[in-house]
Amino acid sequence: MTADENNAVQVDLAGFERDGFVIIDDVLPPALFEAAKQACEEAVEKGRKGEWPHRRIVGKAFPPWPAAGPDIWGIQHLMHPDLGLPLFKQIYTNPKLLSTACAILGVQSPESLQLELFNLLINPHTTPFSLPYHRDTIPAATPADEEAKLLTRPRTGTQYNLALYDDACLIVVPGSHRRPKTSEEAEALSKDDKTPLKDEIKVILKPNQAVFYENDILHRAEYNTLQRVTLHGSLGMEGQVERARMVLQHGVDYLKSESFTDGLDDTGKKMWSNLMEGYGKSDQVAQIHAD
Ligand SMILES: O=C(O)CCC(=O)C(=O)O
Repeated sequence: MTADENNAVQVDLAGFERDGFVIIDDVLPPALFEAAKQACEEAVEKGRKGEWPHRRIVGKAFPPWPAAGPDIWGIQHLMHPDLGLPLFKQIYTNPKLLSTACAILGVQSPESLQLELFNLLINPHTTPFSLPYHRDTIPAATPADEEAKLLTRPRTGTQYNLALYDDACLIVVPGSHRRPKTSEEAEALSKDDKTPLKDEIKVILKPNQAVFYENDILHRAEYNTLQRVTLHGSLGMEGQVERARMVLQHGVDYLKSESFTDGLDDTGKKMWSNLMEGYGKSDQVAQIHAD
């Protein structure tokens, strides 16, 4: 991957289509990368102390999360004004992240993107945890013919994990974003939804590498207590009502206030208004996973 002076990124789109994910190197410029580590340290400390209430709680894989639990595996809503860390708006709108999303989504300009979620995935302190195999927008029990149909929907968004330290938590089945579960996979997962699947791989990220991946690829994750500090963002194409529905399952009312745009650059402001357009057209708040 190379980047020219305008931050345009050459993304291996053929690899992305084939595998359902692609790795991008050297995402943040060095000074921003260091500042990101500092901001994440503050966010993690607030989350661990319970001073920040929006956390992914160990024991529960999907939102909504309870107020408390044995440990945490994520910090939610990094751009929330009450967290007091406006640097996360600058990171979320980083030109290399946005131009990678543009390449994947086939849109000309970041101003055609929709601002979505920005969270942090971290290691639990004391309590190892793991996520079951899932597709983000298709419930596990969906019959294969329906699953096949849903997987042909046009791509309207993308998501990434940007590692600030070494990360080997995410496990994916390459190519599974384009096909329903095989009968062997369905049978194995019906007995144990964390069972190793044929051809699964661990996505290994070095600091400042990001993996962009299809959110409906078959994926799971394993969290031990080794340090993990990985930014987890999603971006949509403007005007996507279905994606507004997915964003809304995370309870992001703070995004609706005009004051949210303080500290965003012009591109970020446009991306925010694109999201508001989608909200305006969606009255559904859905919980996709039963858990
Ligand atoms: O921890 C990860 O890398 C994956 C998280 C995930 O699968 C999810 O949030 O749906």
